[in-house]
Amino acid sequence: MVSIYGDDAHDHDDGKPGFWARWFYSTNHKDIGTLYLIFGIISGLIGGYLSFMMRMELGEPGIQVFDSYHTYNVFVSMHGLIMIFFMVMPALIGGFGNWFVPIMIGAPDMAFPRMNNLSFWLLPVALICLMISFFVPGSAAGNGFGGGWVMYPPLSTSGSPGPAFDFIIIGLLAAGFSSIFGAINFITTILNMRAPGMTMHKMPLFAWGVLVTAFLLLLALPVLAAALFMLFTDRIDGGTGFFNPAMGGDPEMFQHLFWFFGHPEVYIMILPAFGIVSHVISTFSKKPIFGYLGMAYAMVAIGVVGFVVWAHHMYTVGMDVNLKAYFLAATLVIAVPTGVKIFSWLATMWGGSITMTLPMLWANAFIFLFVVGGVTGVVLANAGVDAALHDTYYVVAHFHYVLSMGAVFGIFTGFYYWFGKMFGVMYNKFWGAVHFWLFFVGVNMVFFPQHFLGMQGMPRRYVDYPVEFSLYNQISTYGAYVTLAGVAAFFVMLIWSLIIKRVPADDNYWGEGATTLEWTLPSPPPYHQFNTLPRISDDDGH
Ligand code: CU1
Repeated sequence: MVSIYGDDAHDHDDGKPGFWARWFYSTNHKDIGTLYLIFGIISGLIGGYLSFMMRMELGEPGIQVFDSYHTYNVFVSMHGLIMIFFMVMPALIGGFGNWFVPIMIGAPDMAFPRMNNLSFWLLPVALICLMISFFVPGSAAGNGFGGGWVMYPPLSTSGSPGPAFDFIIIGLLAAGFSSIFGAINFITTILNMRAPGMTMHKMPLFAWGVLVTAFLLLLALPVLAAALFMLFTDRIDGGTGFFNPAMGGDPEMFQHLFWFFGHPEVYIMILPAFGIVSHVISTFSKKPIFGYLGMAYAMVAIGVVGFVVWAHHMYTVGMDVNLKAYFLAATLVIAVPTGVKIFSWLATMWGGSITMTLPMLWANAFIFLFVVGGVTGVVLANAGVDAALHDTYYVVAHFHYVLSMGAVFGIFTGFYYWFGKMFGVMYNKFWGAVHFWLFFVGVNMVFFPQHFLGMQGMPRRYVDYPVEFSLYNQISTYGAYVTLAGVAAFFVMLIWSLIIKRVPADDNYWGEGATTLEWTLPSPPPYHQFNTLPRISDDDGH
């Protein structure tokens, strides 16, 4: 067969594409989902390396690892950007979203398969831009950008001469376009390509989570893109002065633009995880989810209200007290739909026939840890309290409970739940359990003491600290070792399950009664579908 892609990529005689065509020109939602997951793992290693080096530095007072203070700031900034844009979002939305949304709604693929390919391949380009930024001048003090993931001017304008931050702008714009294309794809697919009878009110909750997430992406990311572009023109010699008071601009304006994106971004990272956890809790309680419609509309409510609370990140800029009161109240309102979700998960388990499989363990840990992060969020929402806790380690502890425990535990919940469906083989239970327990103990050891550090007044983003802060920092750094061991166990699990001892997964490997909606729906089998392909069942279940 003659291929427009040239010799290397042409289809083989058996109709299957070659390696290059399959993985680089891929338009298949499952292959693209797999690419996203691999990409997320690679980014997670880079972002994890940066955070591990930070914990090594902070293990005791004094300077251990970083001879240049600027380099420490670079590590802090890049850890945040990489984990958010290149690990959590690709894994949850690009990875699981691509893999399972079409299957769950009974669509043959995503609405725009080639745009789907573009969405993915923009990401490696974006990550390469961020990697380049490490090695080019970004400050009088050295290479890289050290102004924090929030990129506030003037740290990101006059404070960061040299091309390092320009590469970040280009990279984030590319990542932003990737997400916007992905959002368009998910919205179109979900609204237009549902199988007959699959009404919105019957749609699986993971698809609901991705739908709401896609709308948030579509509304929030252009604002970030605009803010980045304004930074870009501000940085040019003789350029604009949007954020420069000397030219009539206002640096606070950037904070508004950034957090108008930044707060919804938090829900972008957690709503898909909410969806995954709902499936897993329901499957292993052998009960339908409690309050299905409430669960769906709680996500919609979180998405809508999430757009009107952004300035709770900016209480200390000197805003009017009435404005503070508004953002305080609006932020507390979000606890209501979030509570609906938590209690519905508990009610789903209540009276259920629970099996504590590995994904169920991750899901339960998710609920517990996310509640801890949510509660400290309610604490920080209070403008008066925030005046004391702003930019301390209390904030760092809070958002890592929401993200590195909430979102990341959601990712692992989905990974173990769908492992057999994605790879055709089962995960190794022993190494999976080792992974879970080391990771669970490790991240709690890292971040729980940081609440105390924050209340003691230790500020974030500092390379050094007085000896009074040593104890909790030491515990936190030991926790990083345990977490690292957990990450190693994850890779042992992967190698063991995928290469050393492949145990084929049954068609319905969670057993009778655990059949969830998605596996009875037809997703036309691509050539490479594994032997775990769900049988397309008729009304009698045959
Ligand atoms: Cu927020």
